[in-house]
Amino acid sequence: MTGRSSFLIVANRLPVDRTVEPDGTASWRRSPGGLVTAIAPVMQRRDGAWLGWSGAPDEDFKPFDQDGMNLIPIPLSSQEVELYYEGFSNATLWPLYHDVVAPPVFERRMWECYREVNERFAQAAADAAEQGAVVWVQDYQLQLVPAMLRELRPDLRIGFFLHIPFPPDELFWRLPWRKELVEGLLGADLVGFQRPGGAANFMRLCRRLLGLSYKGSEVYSEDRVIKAQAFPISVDFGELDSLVREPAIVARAKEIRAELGDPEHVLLGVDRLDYTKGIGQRLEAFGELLDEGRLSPGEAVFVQIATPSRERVDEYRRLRDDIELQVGRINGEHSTLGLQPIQYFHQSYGRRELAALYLAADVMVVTPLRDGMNLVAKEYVSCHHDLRGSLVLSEFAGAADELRASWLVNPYDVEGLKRTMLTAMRATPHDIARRMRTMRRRVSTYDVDRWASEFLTALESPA
Ligand code: GDG
Repeated sequence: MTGRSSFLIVANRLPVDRTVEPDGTASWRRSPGGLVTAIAPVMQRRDGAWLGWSGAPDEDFKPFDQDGMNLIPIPLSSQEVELYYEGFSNATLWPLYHDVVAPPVFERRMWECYREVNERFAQAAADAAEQGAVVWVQDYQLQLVPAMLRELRPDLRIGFFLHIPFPPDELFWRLPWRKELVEGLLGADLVGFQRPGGAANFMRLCRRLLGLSYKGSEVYSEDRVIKAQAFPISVDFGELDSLVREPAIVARAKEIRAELGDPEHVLLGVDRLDYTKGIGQRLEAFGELLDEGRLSPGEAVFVQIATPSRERVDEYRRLRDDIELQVGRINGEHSTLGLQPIQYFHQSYGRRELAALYLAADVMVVTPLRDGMNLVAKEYVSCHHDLRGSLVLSEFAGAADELRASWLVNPYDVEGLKRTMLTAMRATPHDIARRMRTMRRRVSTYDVDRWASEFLTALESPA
């Protein structure tokens, strides 16, 4: 069985990005992200392989090695990108699983393509896995893979982790392909969720849809036991904690504040430009505080980084227009020469600049309408060994379960949001430090390594 691996990650994307230099030479660069950091050591130890799409449509690359990981590219045509990725994954499942904050699209050809692409991933995993290997399938784009893979390779130990929320059954019920999707997940030995509520929703659905019984964290199918449990994902606390202690990052954070005009309060939002993130709600609250004179323009600056995302999906194009109109209006009304209360960036930043921004910010505003976890909240906490910095956090982010010491808000309640933002800005250093210390204790002990190892231990222990 040479060339096969005993540990496989199967994800929509490979953990690398292809970059092409002006002279035409192409190379792969490891994409930043907690998942890769957490899994890379396991991969290196176990001779692992990672299967996923390269991000380039209509390209078929050969498997290659990078940083001790064996990477196996799965090709996608432009049409598949449109139907499977932008379509069924991001225009059907994404909004449906996020409380239908945007209307989901139900189109048969998108579903058919999703099934075909899932089949390709399952076949590739079956070909790459050694006898008895552990296979860990990631996220909503690949929910059919566990059952397809089990059919091809019953000898494997299969885990699945859902990074986004799993919805209550009255929402899931709308899916014309609800049964196939649940049966797909039940092909796994362990199905992991961000929150206990997601696991409970899934188990109730197994009973209602398929008549299966469950107890504790076990679902009983005809001949197998499937475990469904919460494993809240986390960040690489140690890496961020040491990054923000580097003199260059400390200096950059100071410089950022100076460039912003040294306001009393720097507020920060960092999100993919996504309608689930509640960017409009937080800007509305900030704008009203300025309108009402409860904040003066020189007193506070709101830095909003909105990383470009899914730009070919209609709903995302509309969102970008809405947010940019809103920023323009607020700045139009409240700017003075050389001073804009909202600094908006539709750009992505390097990891180091992001760390400096986290360090520079007095108040981190994280207000998703629904979010599986939200790593930004945990990254902010990891960057504040100085115990300065307040986190305003939505009750609807998975991170709210662990970060109870933040200032929790309901992002739909604009008045509440305004009040909480002001309270967080005006809290005493003692209160801020006490909250930050509590949150750091949690994130430093339950970091991304712990998340990966708890999942894998549960997957490999007999049911
Ligand atoms: C999904 C779930 C769950 C953002 N802008 C830049 C940048 N980022 C990084 C952040 C953070 C990540 O992207 C975003 O993670 P989130 O968790 O906040 O959100 P999603 O992208 O929606 O992630 C979510 C997550 O999966 C993991 O399970 O928590 O609920 O929706 O790490 O720092 N990174 C860089 N430049 C940027 O401009 N380098």
